Amino acid sequence: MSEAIANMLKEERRFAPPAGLAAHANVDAAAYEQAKADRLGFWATQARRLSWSKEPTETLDWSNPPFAKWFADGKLNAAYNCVDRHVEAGNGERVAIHFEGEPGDSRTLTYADLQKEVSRAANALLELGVKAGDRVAIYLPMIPETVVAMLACARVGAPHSVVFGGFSGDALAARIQDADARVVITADGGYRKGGASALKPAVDEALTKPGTEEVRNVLVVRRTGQEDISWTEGRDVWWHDVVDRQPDEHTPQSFDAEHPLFILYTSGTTGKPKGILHTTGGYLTQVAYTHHAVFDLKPESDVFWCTADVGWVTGHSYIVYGPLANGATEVLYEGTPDTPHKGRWWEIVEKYGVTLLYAAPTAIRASMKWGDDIPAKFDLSSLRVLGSVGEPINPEAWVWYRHHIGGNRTPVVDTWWQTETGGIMISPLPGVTETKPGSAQVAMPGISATVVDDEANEVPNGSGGYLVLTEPWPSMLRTVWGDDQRFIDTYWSRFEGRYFAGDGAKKDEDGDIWLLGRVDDVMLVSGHNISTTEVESALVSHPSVAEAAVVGATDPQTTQAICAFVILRGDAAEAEGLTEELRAHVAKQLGPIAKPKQILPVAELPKTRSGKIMRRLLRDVAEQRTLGDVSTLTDASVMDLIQAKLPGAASED
Ligand code: 6R9
Repeated sequence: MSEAIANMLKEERRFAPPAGLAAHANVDAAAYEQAKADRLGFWATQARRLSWSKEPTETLDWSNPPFAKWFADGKLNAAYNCVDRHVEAGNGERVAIHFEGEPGDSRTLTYADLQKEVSRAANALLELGVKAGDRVAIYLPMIPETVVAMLACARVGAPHSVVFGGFSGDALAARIQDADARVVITADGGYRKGGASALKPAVDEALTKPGTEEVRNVLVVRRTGQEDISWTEGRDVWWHDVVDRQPDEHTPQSFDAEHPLFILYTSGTTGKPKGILHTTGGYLTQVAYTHHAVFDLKPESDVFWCTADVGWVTGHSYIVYGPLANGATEVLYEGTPDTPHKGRWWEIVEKYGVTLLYAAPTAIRASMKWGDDIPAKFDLSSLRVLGSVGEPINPEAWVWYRHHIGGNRTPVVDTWWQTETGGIMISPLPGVTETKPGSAQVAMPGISATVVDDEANEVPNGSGGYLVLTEPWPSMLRTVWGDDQRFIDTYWSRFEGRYFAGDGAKKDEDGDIWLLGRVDDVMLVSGHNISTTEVESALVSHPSVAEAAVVGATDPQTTQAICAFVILRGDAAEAEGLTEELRAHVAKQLGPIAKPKQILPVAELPKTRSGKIMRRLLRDVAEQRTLGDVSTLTDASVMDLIQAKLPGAASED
C-alpha cells in the first residue's frame, strides 16, 4: 500500500461507565496493570477460574513459534467445566438455557437437565463407536440439542466441526472431507422465516460425494417432523432412539489442555475454507474470562443472550463455551429477528428479562431501518450491557443501539475478534472504559495489539495502518487443520513474528483502536488509502441513511472512485437531490477526497450468511463486471435488484 490508511472520522461523543455498574464490576482498571506487569501470570490466574483434574504448572510454551502451547501439562474436560461443576457446586436448579423456538415453542433446561442430556448424548456417541480424537460434524438448527451435541463431543474428546445450517450440501461435503468426520449429527429440519426448512437432504447429498465414505452414522434429531424424510438403513439413526435410552450418567475423562476441542471453517476471500483449530485449556480460559469481564456477568442474576448462530465462532465462544463455563443463564433463539414480526427480539428480551445482549451491527442497522417505534413497544429496562460483534459498528448505529435499546443507561461494548482469535481481543470494559461510539478501543487485559505501517513500524497516535497482535494469547488458533504451512503463510508472514489479522485499523489521539474493515476493502483514491468503514459511517450519520456499503471502482483519473450503496431509513424517501446532499454530507464529515462519486439507494445489500457486507460483489457491480462467486450470499437475488438499479442498466424484459 502506498500510504497508511487515512484517518478522517472525528467522533467527539463520550460515555462514562454507569456508576452502579462500575462500583460492582467484575473487572476493574487494576486488571490492565496486573496483566502488564506479568502477562503470563495474569493468564495463569485466569486459567485457575476453571476446574482442572491436573492443574497446569506451565503457562506458555512459545519455543516453536507460531505454534503455541498453553497450560500444556494441565488436564481438564471442557464439558465438565461447562456443566457438571455447576451442579456439584449446588447450582443444578439454575436455568442454563431458555430455548425459544421460532414457531413460539419453548423449553427450559437447568444445569442438572443439561448434565443428564449431555451425559446421555456422550454415552450415545460412545455406543456409535466415537473415540477421543475422532471428528464429528454437526449440522443443526439453533436448538438445545446443538449445544448438547457440542458438549457431548467435548466430553468424549471428539473434536466437533459445526457447519452452519444454512450451508449447502456441497459446502457441508467439503467440510466433512477436510476434517475426515466419522459421524454427522443433524436434524430433519429447522424453522426459518416462518416455515420448516429441511436439513437432512443436504446431508444425504453431501454423503454421496467422494471423500465422505468414512462417515459411519448420521444421528438425526426430530425437530420439524417431516414425513417424507429419506433414510439409509444402518447409517441413519434417530437421536430419540439412540440418545434417549442411554444412562444419564457419564464420567468425564480428562484431556490434555492442548487436546483439540473443535475445528471451525472460515471461508475467507480466496481458496478452500480454512479449518481453524482450537484446543481445550487456553481456549476455555480466554472465552470464560472475556465473557466474565466484557459482559460483567453475574451468574446468579443475569440473563445473557448472544443472538449469533452456533454455526459461527461467536456462537461457539459466547453461546456455548464462555457462558456455560461461567454458569450463566442464557437465551437460545432459533429464528430470525423479523419472524413473525419485526419486534421479535425485543419481545424475547422482555419475556426473559434479558440483562446482557450480544448482537451484530447488521441486525442493529436493520432495526434502525425498521423504525424506533418497534423496540419502543417493549419493556427493555432489564438490559444493562449491550455488546456488538462481527463488523465495525458505525458510530450512529452505536448511539442508536445505546439510546433505543439500552435506554441511554447501558454501556455498549464493541468487541473485535475473529474465528482465529477464538475469544474477544479488543473491547471496552463496561465498568472501566469511557466509551466512544464506533471504537473497540483497547486490547483486553493480557492481550497485545497494535497498528503498524507497511514497514511493520508502530504508527503514532492519530494514524492508520494494519492491525497486528504482537504476543501469543491463550485462545489463539493452533493451526489450519492439516495445513501448518497455510497457517504460517496466512497469518504470520506479512509482518515477521506478528499475527496479521487482515484488518485495517487506526489509533486515535488517545491511542484507542478503531477498526477500519478488511484491508482487501481499502480504497485507493488519488494516492490516498481511504477506509470503506469511515465513508460508510459518515453516510450512516446522515438521518436518512440506515446502512451503507462503499467500494472503490476503477477510475481512469483517480485510480479508484468511491461508489456507495445506501439503504434509506424507514421514513426517508428517495427524495430529489438526496444523493447530492449525501455526497456533500460525506465531504463535510471526512473531507472532499472522501466524497463518493456515485451513490445508489438500494433495498438490500449483499451479505454473507453471518451478516457481513460482501463488498467484493458490489465492486463487480460498480465496475459493470460479471459477478464473482455468489455462493456465500444469504440471498443471491439481491444482486439482481442492485444491478437493475444501476444507471444505464438494461431492463430484462
Ligand atoms: C467474531 C467474528 C472476523 C472479522 C474480523 C473483522 C470483522 C469482527 C469486529 C469486526 C470491526 C468489530 N469484525 N468484529 N470489525 N469491529 N467489533 O466476527 O469472527 O466471522 O471470523 O470474522 O470480522 O474484519 O477480521 P469472524
